[in-house]
Amino acid sequence: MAKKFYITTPIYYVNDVPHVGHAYTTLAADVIARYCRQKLSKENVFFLTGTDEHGANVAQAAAKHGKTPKEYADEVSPRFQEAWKLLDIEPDYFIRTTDPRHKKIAQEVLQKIYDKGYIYSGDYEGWYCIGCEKFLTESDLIDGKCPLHPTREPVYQKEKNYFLKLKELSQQVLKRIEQGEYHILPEKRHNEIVTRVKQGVEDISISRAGVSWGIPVPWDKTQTIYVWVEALFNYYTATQFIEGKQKFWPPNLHLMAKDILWFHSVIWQALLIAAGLELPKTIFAHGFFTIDGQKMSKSLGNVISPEQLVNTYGVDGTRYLLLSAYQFGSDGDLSLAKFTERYNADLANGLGNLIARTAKVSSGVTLSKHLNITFENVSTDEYKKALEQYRFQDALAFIWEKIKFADKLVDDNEPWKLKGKDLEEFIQRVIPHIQEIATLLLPFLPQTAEKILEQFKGPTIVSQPALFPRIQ
Ligand code: ME8
Repeated sequence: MAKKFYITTPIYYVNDVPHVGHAYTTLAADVIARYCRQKLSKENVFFLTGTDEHGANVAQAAAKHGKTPKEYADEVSPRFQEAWKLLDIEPDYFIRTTDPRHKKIAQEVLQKIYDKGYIYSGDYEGWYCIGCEKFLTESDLIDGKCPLHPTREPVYQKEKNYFLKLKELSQQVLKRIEQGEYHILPEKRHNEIVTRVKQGVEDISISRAGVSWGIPVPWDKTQTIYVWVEALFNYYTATQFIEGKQKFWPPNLHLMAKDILWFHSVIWQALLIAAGLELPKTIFAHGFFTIDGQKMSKSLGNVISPEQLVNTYGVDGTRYLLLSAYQFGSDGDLSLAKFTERYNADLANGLGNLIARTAKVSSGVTLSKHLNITFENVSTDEYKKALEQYRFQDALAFIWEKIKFADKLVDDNEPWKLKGKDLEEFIQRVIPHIQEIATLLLPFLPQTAEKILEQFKGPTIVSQPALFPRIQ
């Protein structure tokens, strides 16, 4: 593993409040960041998230609420910060693209790309989807509508724009992918991207004449920088304006869902090559989930908020249920009925019950041995490999095997029937297993893991209220 680790999530649009989709990616990033902090120490990890605040989509949402775009962004951006706090997600920095420091550096990078001759002026004519903030080709449209935003009419635009020589740059992108300079994961996504680049890529427009809510193009103030280009720059600008973070460039891992992989694996890389900057190491696109088999959407009224989950399952309950629902990287389905079932089975009956009954039989016994349980000496290769390959479900399954083992140890020995030396011997045997389980849980369920470690650190052990009360 690298000596330092820089991990990012997408910066989310402020035209919407946080929902479980945003929480899913940011939570995954938090688990990796916490794991890396255990392994590399806190100062060698940089976890960045934030909000994407410019563009026509945000300007329209603000207008609908009778606010200026900046007022609206100032209102919505903190909602993301609060949601991450609620879920015990601890980024090292939260970037907002309306930060003047971001604006300045974004302009400098674009100017550099322009000076190197990778940008030219031309005329754009075509369909634009404001929901996606991107141009669509005729073949992208289904019945004349954007497939992702069928209720919003695409807009036909004809204007003077600046273009990036993506056609030329994409050949370099392909070469770098094939040489393994950076990796697109999972494998299936790598193959899709390579195929698409080989099919041919056109130059893209990187500025807007008709969108005033944006960062001005430095050499032509009548235009603003295309919101996607400037948003991608955030991963770089943050390392430049936050003190002490320069050493983190390039990123080790960009996390996102598959919807925005093209931007991250091709356009972003092309911009970096054009600017002469080092490329990120890994781009991982996880799948999209549905809710009870349906697309999550406001019109269907099935959007789940982080608060709703935390109110029902608690912070760590929510963290567990989201990351164990299906394998990270695949598409999946979330269902509250299944969440409740799994909460009761794995958390209330599984982990919670093991802790409660072990504490109960241990109370009154004094621990004699000094136990040296640390993250390094309990995180075995199987667990590490699962986490380093972003297989959260497998890492959790590995811990739950240990929970089952410890449970069986309790069942087989019936400690409630033991007394004196026999009881003490049993307690000394079972507690290291509990401590190991809690240590492995640290990146996933930080509050619960800390509570268990505190409860079982000795010399005496006291029963505590149930960690995961059953849900009826
Ligand atoms: O695209 N399943 O922001 P965004 C899984 N601002 N993940 C989901 C999801 C679902 N059903 N719904 C949302 C943008 N997500 C740009 C990014 S980055 C330089 C700019 C998550 O607010 C997932 O991470 O639309 C997806 O990639 C992201 O939200 C899109 O967030």
